[in-house]
Amino acid sequence: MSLPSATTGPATAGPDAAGPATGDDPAGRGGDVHAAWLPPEAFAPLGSRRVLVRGDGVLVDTVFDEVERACARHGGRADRTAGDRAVDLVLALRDAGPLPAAATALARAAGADGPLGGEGFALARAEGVTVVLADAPAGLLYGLFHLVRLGAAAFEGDHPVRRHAPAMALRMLDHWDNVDVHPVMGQVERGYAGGSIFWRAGAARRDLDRVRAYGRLLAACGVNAISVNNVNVHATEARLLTDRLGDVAELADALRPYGVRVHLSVTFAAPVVLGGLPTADPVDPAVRAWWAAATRRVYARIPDFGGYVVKADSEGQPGPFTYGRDHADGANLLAEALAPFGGVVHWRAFVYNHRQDWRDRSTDRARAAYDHFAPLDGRFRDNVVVQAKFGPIDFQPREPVSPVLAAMPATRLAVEFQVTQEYTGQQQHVCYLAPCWSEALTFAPWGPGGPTVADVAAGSGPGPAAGGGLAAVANVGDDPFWTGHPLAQANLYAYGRLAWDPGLDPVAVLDEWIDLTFPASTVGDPALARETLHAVMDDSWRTYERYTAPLGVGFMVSPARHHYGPDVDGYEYSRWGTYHFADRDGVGVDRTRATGTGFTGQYPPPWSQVYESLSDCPDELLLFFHHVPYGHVLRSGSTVIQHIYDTHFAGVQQVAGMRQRWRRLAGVIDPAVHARVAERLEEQLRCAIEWRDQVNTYFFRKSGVPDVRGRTIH
Ligand code: GCW
Repeated sequence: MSLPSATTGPATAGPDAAGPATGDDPAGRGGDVHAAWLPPEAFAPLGSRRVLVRGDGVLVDTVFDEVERACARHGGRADRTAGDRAVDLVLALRDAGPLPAAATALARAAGADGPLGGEGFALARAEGVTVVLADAPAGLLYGLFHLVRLGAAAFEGDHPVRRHAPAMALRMLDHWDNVDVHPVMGQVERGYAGGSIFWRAGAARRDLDRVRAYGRLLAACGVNAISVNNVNVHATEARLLTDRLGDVAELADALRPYGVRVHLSVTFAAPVVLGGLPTADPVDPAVRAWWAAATRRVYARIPDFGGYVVKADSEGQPGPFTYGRDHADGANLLAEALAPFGGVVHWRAFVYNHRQDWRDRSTDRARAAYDHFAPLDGRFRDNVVVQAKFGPIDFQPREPVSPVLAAMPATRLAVEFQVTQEYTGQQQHVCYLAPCWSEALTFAPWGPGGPTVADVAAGSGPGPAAGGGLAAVANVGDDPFWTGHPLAQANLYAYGRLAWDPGLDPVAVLDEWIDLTFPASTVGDPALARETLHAVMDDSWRTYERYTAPLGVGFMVSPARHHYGPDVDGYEYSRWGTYHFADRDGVGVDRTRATGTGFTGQYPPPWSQVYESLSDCPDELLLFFHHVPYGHVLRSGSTVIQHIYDTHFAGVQQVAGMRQRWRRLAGVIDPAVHARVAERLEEQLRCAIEWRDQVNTYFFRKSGVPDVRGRTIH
């Protein structure tokens, strides 16, 4: 959602007291930037071995470079040619020729079950030799980082052959980075980690060391695609497609060695604003020819270019509606241009009326994506990915899964998450989002036991369409910790890991991240560090939910502070379609078929019935689907009003507990990380108290119902 006026600057963190520990450049690149989940110590088990890397190609060279650097540091030995020398670890492409005797049998066994795929690998260990085998270079790269994750365990005992492959072929991050500094949104729209790592004040930054270090982190968590500019495409950014394509090519060159393909957000009006044509009508032959030629030039420069991302007819961006065409016409136009080169267009389903009249009770923003897109199912070309936000509104801390994801069986669908914490504390608050994403990915739209949202995104849903994978808005910037809040690094890491394997347990993913980011050899008391990080992070999303908008009603955020902090009525009388309808009797949005907007009817059974029913609707989504009196008794047994009071008091208490626990890590972990997190926990506590007091007071004044426990409500 954009802001009503250009009078306020972008919400950015204040000056930061603490930077990361410096003096150690983990990959021989990146300068004084925090190593995130790839500190040199994480490579110690691998780097102290005798390693053979076999195969050719840019990505195999990357693998060898990584191994060589680790060995130089930790006393191991890296070879690229098989000889008679003993080895502890073999990383090999399957067609790379003979392997040392010890590895040959394992390699045969590892490959016995057929191809490993373009990104898959197999790992096994016997008789003191660990073998990682892949069919394609990208698989070897992912195998290498898997070894790093395993640490010492990769070199202990025997490991039966285990094959690994990503669930999703497309695992993408969308940067909302502007080339020019936007007067309202700044360098990075909804960016909370400083400037862009790609662009600064109208120009490419050309800090390719930083970009390479980023690509390396992405490869190590499994991300394989990024778009390099904001979906709101302004004048300068539009030109990345044409005369500024060289800037994009440079980024593609820097990211290629890590298996990360570059995509570009383009404006639908490009034929007009860049090509001088009188129209961008998708059926106009001159428009089609313009896109074909522009796309041909892109591929001439960037042969492995990924494709286009488009936000059309949304929040002021141009689109096919201008010409009386629909979104299939629009998306297919770009898909046609990309098809000869194997590119895809990510076409966003975030289309709604952003100039609504709050008095109009018949328009329901939650319905919009389905109403626009579901009727188009079957009309999109194979290389169109319709990209839908995971919830029907806009990245709120709690939303039901978007019904679009169950309504387009003949369309490639991608699920979009927001790693950048626009509505979840803006990287001032600890909010580990993997549990939220995991809930969405494992949700079964056709009922328990049926296909899940992850299946739909992976292409194994009930319909014939291939998967569109996952996409997510990135949370990094030029901040020395990458993400402003050091613990927000875990969100980026977890996003990649869930895109690779959506079945992973968020707590286990956090454990991986802790092991890598805080290697035991660098931490005073590893057990205390692990325990504290889990205590602070595991439940932090639900904690955030507790002290902000209750029971799935959403928003209540401050428009003036760019969606940071409370303002219960901040959007109530606005044009954005995000209302809670609180009055003296009750609160919530009636989206039932019986008496409301009918949104519940967009779900297949059983959810269409579950959400429709006041008694069956899950508590956490009650106010998303129903308008209820304050005395309504939840499934939990509490009344709505008492639930609001209880969760807001509890949420603040939990943040106070997090702050308390964090203090015990002083002197235990990297002091710079400790200081930065400590400073932000102070702000989180201040802000949580503000949320608690404003929300509780608001509902006390509206309802007149006192807290049964007699706590202070102002
Ligand atoms: O959540 C809203 C944001 C906008 C963003 C929009 C979108 C890039 O407030 O800043 O615009 O979503 O997803 O397009």
